[in-house]
Amino acid sequence: MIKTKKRMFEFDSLLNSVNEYFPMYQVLDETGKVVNTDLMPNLSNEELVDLMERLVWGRTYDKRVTLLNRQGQLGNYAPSGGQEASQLASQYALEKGDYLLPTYRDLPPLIQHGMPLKQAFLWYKGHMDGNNFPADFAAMPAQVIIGAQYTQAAGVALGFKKRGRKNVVMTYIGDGGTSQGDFYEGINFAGAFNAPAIFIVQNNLFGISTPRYKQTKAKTLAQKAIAAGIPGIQVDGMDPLAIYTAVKEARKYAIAGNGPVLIETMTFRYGPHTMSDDPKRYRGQELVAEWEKRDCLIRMRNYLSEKGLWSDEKENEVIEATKIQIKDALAEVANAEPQKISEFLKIMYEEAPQNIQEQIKIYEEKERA
Ligand SMILES: Cc1ncc(C[n+]2csc(CCOP(=O)(O)OP(=O)(O)O)c2C)c(N)n1
Repeated sequence: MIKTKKRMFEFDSLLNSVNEYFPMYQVLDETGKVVNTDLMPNLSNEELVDLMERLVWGRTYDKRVTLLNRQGQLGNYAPSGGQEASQLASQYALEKGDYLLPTYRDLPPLIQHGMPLKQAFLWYKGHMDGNNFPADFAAMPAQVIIGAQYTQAAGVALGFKKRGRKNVVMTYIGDGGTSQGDFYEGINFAGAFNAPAIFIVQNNLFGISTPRYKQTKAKTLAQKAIAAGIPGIQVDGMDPLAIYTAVKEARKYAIAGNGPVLIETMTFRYGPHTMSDDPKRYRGQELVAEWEKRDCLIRMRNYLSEKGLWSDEKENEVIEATKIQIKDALAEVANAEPQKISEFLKIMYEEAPQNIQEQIKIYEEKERA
């Protein structure tokens, strides 16, 4: 009889035990019932309503901008519908002076952080003024290079630490972005220097058309934090209250000098990756329907209505006000100065090198003609 040799390491069970260490934190379930009072954030009724208004604003914004894009009024657009809790409840937990580094999908939190709507629309049109922020605005323009914002966030956070500034730096990345080298470098650097950064991974299941399970063998994305020696947690990305609490707590931890935290939000984008792809080619309608049942608006609507703090009428008011806000901003954009290449070149460097100076002259002549 052949003796089967006992395995010296339980590799499979080691791998499978990972999920036990990364449970998904929730405050509200899919119906809006409180399932974990310990994680309930300390928000007044007014603040809860304020947060809901932002979520409704975000959904309306996404629907309108999608429509405007289809009409050819704006450039490319990366839809954010479905990710409102992940984006807007996390931003809501920041304090004045906290620094935000968003991606191309995170224009809504950038706007809530203080960027005028007009500027967001200029950004979609590829106008340089879309990136031209006042020095005191605590944010960087939306990043299109996957992962670049993670290394920048680590650097800004180290700067905050060195200056003794009591603020945090928060940045977003998608599930696909966590396979990028910059992601690991960013969290490792911030961890090594105890820099006050909050790294949000918005796991919306797809990097363009690549499903999360094909992107990485990791059981969770939160566990990637462990390799950098920093805490990582997984939160229900459709639950605004759980996300708010997670960011608030991460903020306290980082500001106390403990270093960064990584938060994986389990979320979903209802629309395509950008307006140039067809999601029906890579995901079924059943999956979309499954996630729609977990929607952040259903949860918050039920939760707040139960407390007598929300109504259909109130929701319609927010929707109508948002539509007017968008219409007004578009009118402002229509009056914006068309951008000149010479202007674009002039703001590239504090002191333009000779070749850029030559190009400026060439374009100024062309623009005069
Ligand atoms: C360095 C780099 N490589 C490739 C691309 C092209 N690209 C744009 S979006 C994207 C997928 C990103 O997916 P994910 O990080 O999951 O973010 P999501 O769009 O789902 O929010 C890729 C590969 C890029 N912008 N930058």
